[in-house]
Amino acid sequence: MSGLTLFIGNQKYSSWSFRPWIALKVKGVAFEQKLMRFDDHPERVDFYTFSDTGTVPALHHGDLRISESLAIVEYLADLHPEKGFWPADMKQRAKARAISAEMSAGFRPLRNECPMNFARNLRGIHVSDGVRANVRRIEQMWDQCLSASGGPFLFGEFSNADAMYAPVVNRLEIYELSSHPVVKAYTAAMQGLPAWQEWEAAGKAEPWIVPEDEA
Ligand SMILES: N[C@@H](CCC(=O)N[C@@H](CS)C(=O)NCC(=O)O)C(=O)O
Repeated sequence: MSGLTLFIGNQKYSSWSFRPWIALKVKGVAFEQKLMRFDDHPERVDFYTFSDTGTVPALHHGDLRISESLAIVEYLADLHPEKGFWPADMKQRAKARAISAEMSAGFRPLRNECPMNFARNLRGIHVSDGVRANVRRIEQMWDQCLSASGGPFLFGEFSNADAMYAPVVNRLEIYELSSHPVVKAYTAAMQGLPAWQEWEAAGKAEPWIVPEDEA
């Protein structure tokens, strides 16, 4: 065992948890997974007992305990330089980090109005101009990255940048936010990953409902 423990939230909804989880799975790094449900239930654990920010995901490795999904995937890249968590080329790596930071800090309208949901049937919803602007930026970004790399992932091989955008793939699909051909192709590549399918099956099987996450 690698000694890594990843605390995650509900797989149906926890977009931030999905990011390091899919990175670990695709790169074949063993870890122990602890599901900490954030829906309201009597045995709910105080998230501060395992996470300094009171949020999931949180990674424990020996005496290290970190939150923030971007910091977690950075740590995984440091821990396993041989696994290609970031692109090998320095300039591509810089771009991958830039769009990952953009994801981590931005796209607030999309994140607020269109929560990730692995049990929702495809159905469009009314969205704000802010969401539409976010979608246009994502289409342009994915188009640029995939044209430059040749795909199937943003920088060719799967990298942390793909992990950071994985929940966006779900959001664009379930709320029918884009018919851009690049989005369709990238969605197919992501959904073809066994790791994607494993997470999706787990999310669909969860019986717990969080009303705020049901748009
Ligand atoms: N910036 C953080 C965001 C983490 C976050 O907001 N996680 C949500 C779940 S996806 C959470 O733990 N919320 C606390 C709660 O619902 O009690 C990250 O990148 O990890």
